[in-house]
Amino acid sequence: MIISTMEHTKLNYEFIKTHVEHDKVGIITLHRPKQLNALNTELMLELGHALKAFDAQLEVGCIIITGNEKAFAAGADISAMANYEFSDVYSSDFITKDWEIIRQIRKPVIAAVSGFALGGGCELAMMCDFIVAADNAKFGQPEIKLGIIPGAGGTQRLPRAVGKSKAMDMVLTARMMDAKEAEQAGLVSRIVALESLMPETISIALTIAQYPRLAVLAAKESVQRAFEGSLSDGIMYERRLFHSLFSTQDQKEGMSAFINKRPPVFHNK
Ligand code: DAK
Repeated sequence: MIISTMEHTKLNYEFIKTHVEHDKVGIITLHRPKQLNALNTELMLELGHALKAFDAQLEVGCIIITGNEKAFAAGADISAMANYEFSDVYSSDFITKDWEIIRQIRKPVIAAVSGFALGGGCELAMMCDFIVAADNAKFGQPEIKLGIIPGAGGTQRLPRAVGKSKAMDMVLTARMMDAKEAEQAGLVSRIVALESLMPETISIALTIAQYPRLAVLAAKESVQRAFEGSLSDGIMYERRLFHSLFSTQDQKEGMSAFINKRPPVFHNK
């Protein structure tokens, strides 16, 4: 039975562009080029809508978020925030709801980063499941220069990715990390030449999209668990998901295909 039939209803987005590659990879391009893709509330709402739509679109197996050559995103929109008071941001729980949607997405989401990924842009990239960086990518949490601190998880996800020392260094000095340093520190999974950022990331996404969907969802969910709770809880969670995959047709197909030396045919069931 097909439970989710929500179509990828393409709205007239103003601040993002969306399309599907090879019928399997949903691509979301942040599109406020003049402002270096500064993230305003409208953009984040559109991003959340597009992510949910791709998550519900059955043929899509992996999602990519990207920007342009100069900027993935240079942070939250400073001009939109500049005049807020404490009472405004605290009482309205400032933009929290619009930024958290990505955490509800069950399909893998890859950040394809070229140029600046700063402040909320770096945090958005870190909310994705992994980051592929072009050789011109620059990461940073420069909020301290504005009299604030990272507000979308930067002080929590950055130390988990690169360790305390480097995270403190970046958050306290506002310095940027280039792609090479980011890869060495574990913030990004691979670096590619700028001109091949999208072809390479799409190829990675297609690799993921070809695998049995239930195993992909379970793998993502289980790795995410490593960042919450204790090791023993995480291992138990993984074990139960692992056990449950033996109830899927694709597990039977994958193992039978291997034993019979033929390519598998998966049905995401
Ligand atoms: N906001 C608004 N406009 C921005 C912007 C930003 N973050 N970044 C760049 N722009 C605009 C510039 O104002 C400029 O506009 P015009 O003057 O042309 O009208 C245009 O983009 C081009 O920028 P530049 O002329 O500055 O370009 P450069 O190449 O010289 O410099 C730069 C690039 C990235 C180094 C520089 O633009 C820069 O430092 N930008 C600001 C970076 C920054 O401080 N980012 C952190 C912002 S604070 C939360 C969620 C998220 C957040 C907080 C809470 N919750 C869920 C609660 C996030 C906060 C932040 O990100």
